[in-house]
Amino acid sequence: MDAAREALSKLGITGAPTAIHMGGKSHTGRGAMLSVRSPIDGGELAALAQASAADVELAAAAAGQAFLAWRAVPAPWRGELVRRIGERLRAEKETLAELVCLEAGKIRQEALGEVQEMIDICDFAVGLSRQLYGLTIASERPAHRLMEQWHPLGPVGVITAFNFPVAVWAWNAMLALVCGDPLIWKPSEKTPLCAIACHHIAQQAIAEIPEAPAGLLSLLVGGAEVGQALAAHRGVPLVSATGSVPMGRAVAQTVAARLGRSLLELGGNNAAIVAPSADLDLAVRGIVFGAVGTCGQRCTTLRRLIVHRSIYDTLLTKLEAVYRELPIGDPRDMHTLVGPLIDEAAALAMDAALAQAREQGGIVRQGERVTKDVPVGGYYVRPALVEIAAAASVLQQETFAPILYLLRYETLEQAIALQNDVPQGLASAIFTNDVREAELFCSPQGSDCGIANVNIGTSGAEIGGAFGGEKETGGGRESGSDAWKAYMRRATNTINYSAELPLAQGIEFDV
Ligand code: UN1
Repeated sequence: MDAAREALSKLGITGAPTAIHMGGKSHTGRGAMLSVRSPIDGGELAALAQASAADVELAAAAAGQAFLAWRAVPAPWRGELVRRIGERLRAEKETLAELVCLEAGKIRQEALGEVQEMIDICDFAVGLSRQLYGLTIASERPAHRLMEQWHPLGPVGVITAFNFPVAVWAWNAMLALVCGDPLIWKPSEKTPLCAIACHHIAQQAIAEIPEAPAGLLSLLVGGAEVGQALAAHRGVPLVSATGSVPMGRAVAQTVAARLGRSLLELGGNNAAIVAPSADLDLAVRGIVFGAVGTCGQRCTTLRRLIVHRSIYDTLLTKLEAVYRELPIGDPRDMHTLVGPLIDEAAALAMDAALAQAREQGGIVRQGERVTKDVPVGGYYVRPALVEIAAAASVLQQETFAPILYLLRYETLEQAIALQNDVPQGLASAIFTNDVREAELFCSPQGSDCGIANVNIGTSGAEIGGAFGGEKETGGGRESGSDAWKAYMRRATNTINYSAELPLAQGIEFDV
């Protein structure tokens, strides 16, 4: 599609896109050819020869070299690099959003929102570059000072998914950069052009900062073996991976085998509880954005709705009416709210989950393939509402498609138990105007997820909070709050400024 080439050339990327970017240079890969297709109509956006596992070795060497220089640059000056990247992202917001739309199929509003998320994390990281605080701790010994410092960790491997092709890299990259760490990025094979565009924008800012070494940022477009090689590499102390549970498990096991550090942000199976006191019109808006936004392909997508039996029928009727009118189609069209699924495999997975739900006694409403008034060659679906019993096993799995299962509940304790009764633990929400219910939901006896919201859907988190979840979601936290600590190493320093050598714990050891 010419639009992708045009967007790339607006960013200053001319010529055929290549798979390997390291040391400030770009090279063609020697791996298998990758045909990059738009989910909008299946049209080929680009074709490129992929990087292979051997390229990880070179990127890790370059990153290792870069680390020696970058760790010595004062953190606020590292922040200056991120500030400049943020400025460039502001200037290129529209163009980058267009690429996200073409390559990931996001509607314009969501694509712009994703780029805004990058800009926001840049701002956050710039401020953070002056706030990498350690504690001073009261020492038990006279004339001793006990304190901690946070030091750069080393090269960070980042594996990202197709559904947030630019923001998740930015969450990792901007924190890593201010923390003093180089980065090696393996993006999804489905969205390499977004990655090439981000890398290019960041490289332009790097070129303006003489202290920024050439090997600071690397990008390798390649398959699972590239991710595995990153996970296995001893020169990469932290591997941050976003994607499916099986992918995360493979990465985590490989990283653990060398006792490295992994930061995982894996599947979600997110639920919202709708209590009798809820403002139903507000709830409907939150539910629909959460369930059908990004065509059900966010890790925070709302997948289960647990509704009090007294309002169940009313809410279902309202949702059905909204679902029937959802504008589905070309994500470039300003009126579209639901764009395409990423590919045929996603559509087949949706069909399979709906078939399973029917077999398990579910009543499936809508959820059909849409072929009218949509671009030919893409996979468009009407989001589905599925009434189902709480015991149905299909509820335990995350299907990356817009399927919302509806369950009834009697007591809030029962609703919370249902909400928690899945292997994943990313995002959750309650719609209620009852402060006791809201607080119970957010309490230790409430939601077991990393994200628990009140009167907001499950998706669309701000960058200021730590983002991630428990159980099979992997336990990692990215983005805001103190997530930066994962990208640094903590050194505890005890400094004796006396002429004595008192031992801790009062131990006597006279020599
Ligand atoms: C993801 O789907 O991997 O909270 C990230 C949200 C977005 C990030 C989602 N800010 O929905």
